[in-house]
Amino acid sequence: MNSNKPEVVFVVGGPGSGKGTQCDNIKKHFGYEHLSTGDLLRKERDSGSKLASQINQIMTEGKLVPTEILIKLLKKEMEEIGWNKKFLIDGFPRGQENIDVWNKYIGDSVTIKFVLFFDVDEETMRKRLLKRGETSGRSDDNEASIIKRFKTFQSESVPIIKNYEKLGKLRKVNSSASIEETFNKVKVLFTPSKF
Ligand code: B4P
Repeated sequence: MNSNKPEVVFVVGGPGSGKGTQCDNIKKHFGYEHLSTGDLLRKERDSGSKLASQINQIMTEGKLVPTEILIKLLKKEMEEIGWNKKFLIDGFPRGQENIDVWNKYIGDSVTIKFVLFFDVDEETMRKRLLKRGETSGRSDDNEASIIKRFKTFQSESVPIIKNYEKLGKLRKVNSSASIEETFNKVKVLFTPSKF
C-alpha cells in the first residue's frame, strides 16, 4: 500500500464468532498489533475508574458502550504502540455510532484495508460462549446476556456489515469450523496476492 498511514483491518462478527481467537493467530503470523475493544473496555472497568460501573452494566446488558469512551481508549493505545504499525481492531465497528465517532477522531489518518467478518450461526456462538463462561468469569458469558448480545448484533452490527459488503470492503469468512480450519481461510485473505 502506497501510504505512510497506519494500515487498519476492522474485525467484526457476532459474540462468540471467533474474532479474538483468530486475531491472536493473525497477530502471530502476519505481525499485526491486536487491539480488542472488549479487552480495552474490561481493562478500563477493572481499573476502578469512575466509568467502571457504567461500563460493567452496559456490557452485562449486552448493549454497546458509548463510543466516546471507547475511542479515547483505542486512540491512546494506538499512539502508545506507535502510529507506524499495522492494526487489527477487533470488535469494531459494532454500529453506526462507532463509525461516526471513529471518523471524527481518527478517520483519514489511517487506511482501512478491509473489514473482516466472521460469519457463524447463533447456536454455535451460544455454545461457545456458554463453554467459555464456565471458566471466563465474564459478566456477559451467561444465557441472559448472550440473548441480549445477539439482539444488539442483529440490530446494530448487521446493517453496517451489509453496508461494508455493498461498498466492496467486506471479507467474509465462515467460522463455524475448527479454529485451525477457520484460520486456513483467514490466511488467504492476508496474503499479498489478494491486493
Ligand atoms: P467482546 O469482548 O468483543 O466479546 P465477543 O463478541 O464475545 O468476542 P470475543 O472476541 O471475546 O470472543 P471470540 O468470538 O473470539 O465484547 C464484549 C462487550 O464489550 C460487548 O458486548 C459490548 O458491550 C462491549 N464492546 C465491545 N466492542 C465495542 C464497541 N466497538 N462499541 C461499543 N461497545 C463495545 O470467542 C468466543 C469463544 O469461542 C472462545 O472461548 C473461543 O475459544 C471459542 N472459539 C472461537 N473460535 C472457535 C472455533 N472455531 N471453534 C470452537 N471454539 C471457538
